Amino acid sequence: MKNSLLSTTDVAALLKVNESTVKRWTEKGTLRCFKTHGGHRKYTRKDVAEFIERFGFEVDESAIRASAPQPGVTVSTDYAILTKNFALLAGVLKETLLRADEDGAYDFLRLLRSNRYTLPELYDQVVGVALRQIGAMWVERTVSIEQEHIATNCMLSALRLLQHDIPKKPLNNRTVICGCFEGEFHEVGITCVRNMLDAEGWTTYYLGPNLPVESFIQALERYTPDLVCVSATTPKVKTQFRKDCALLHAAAHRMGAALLVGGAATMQGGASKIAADFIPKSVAETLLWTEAHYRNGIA
Ligand code: B12
Repeated sequence: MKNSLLSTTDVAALLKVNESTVKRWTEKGTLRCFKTHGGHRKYTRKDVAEFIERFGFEVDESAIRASAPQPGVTVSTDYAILTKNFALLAGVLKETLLRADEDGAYDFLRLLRSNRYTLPELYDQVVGVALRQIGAMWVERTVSIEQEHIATNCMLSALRLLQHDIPKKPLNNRTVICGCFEGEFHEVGITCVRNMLDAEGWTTYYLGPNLPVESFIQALERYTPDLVCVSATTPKVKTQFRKDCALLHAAAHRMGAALLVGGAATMQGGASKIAADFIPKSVAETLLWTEAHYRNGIA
């Protein structure tokens, strides 16, 4: 499959120009390319053919004829990146996590970023799906509890490392506190939400998992945030969870803050009974909501 992609040398030879010229075109965005694990530029025949047509280059047509993927052919990771094959990419991440390969997971996320994957795409469609695949394997007993723990810790470390590399937007003078209520230990989702808002220029306070609602309220008073984000996956007692949300929602409003509650538990029936300003299903929805509500400084 890799052979259907062209290298910078191939494209330069085809167009009879220097490699540096081809690189310059890609930097300007005139010619689309993507980068491999090793940081090498690759070009699809389709993109090169379009480029040739647009700019009227005269070339040997047979050299760029598309070799379309054949059914049943194993698609390489590079090709999956190029075509945004999220299921496959999540599978690659899952395998990396199950090998307890923290550096590999970090490198993989970096690779996706260098190929212009957005943070919501990364979190919702790669990280979330990979962990759900691991959860399914745990249910099938093909993954043990300790493997699941190691994989999740690897994921959290890789997310933390990646966060250092993400260019941050200038501070927007907005503050958010993020965490999970007492008894809730699933923290990957809320970590993704925090990291996305941090990259968007928010000042973030990460309270972590397993925090009593009273401590959330204390944090509200201490940090006077504009937004509170809570994640819930397996609340032990649903009525208690709803009470905690109602308490926090009222306290947040008193302080002029909004409350978002997300996570798997909010996607089951009964979500309408949760007191919140919005119940996003994903990081992507959270980004849209915050952009709509905090534009021009309006909460
Ligand atoms: C990792 C994991 C754990 C780890 C968590 C470690 C950690 N540090 O986070 C550990 C081992 C501790 C754990 C424990 C348990 N787990 Co568990 N766990 C999982 C697993 C495999 C992945 C969860 C995850 O990280 N998902 C990925 C994240 C990114 O997804 P997410 O949280 O949904 O977040 C996304 C969105 O929802 C959204 N989002 C999330 N939160 C928020 C918040 C806001 C404000 C916004 C805007 C958006 C948002 O953005 C995220 C990105 O898209 C799932 C499998 C699965 N199907 O999910 C099981 C799973 C959730 N666990 C399950 C269970 C049963 C348990 C235990 C009860 C097991 C036990 N008997 O001890 C305990 C409960 C612990 C507790 N009290 O919290 C079940 C839950 C079934 C159910 N519905 O009741 C699952 C589904 C496994 C299964 N298939 O049975 N678990």
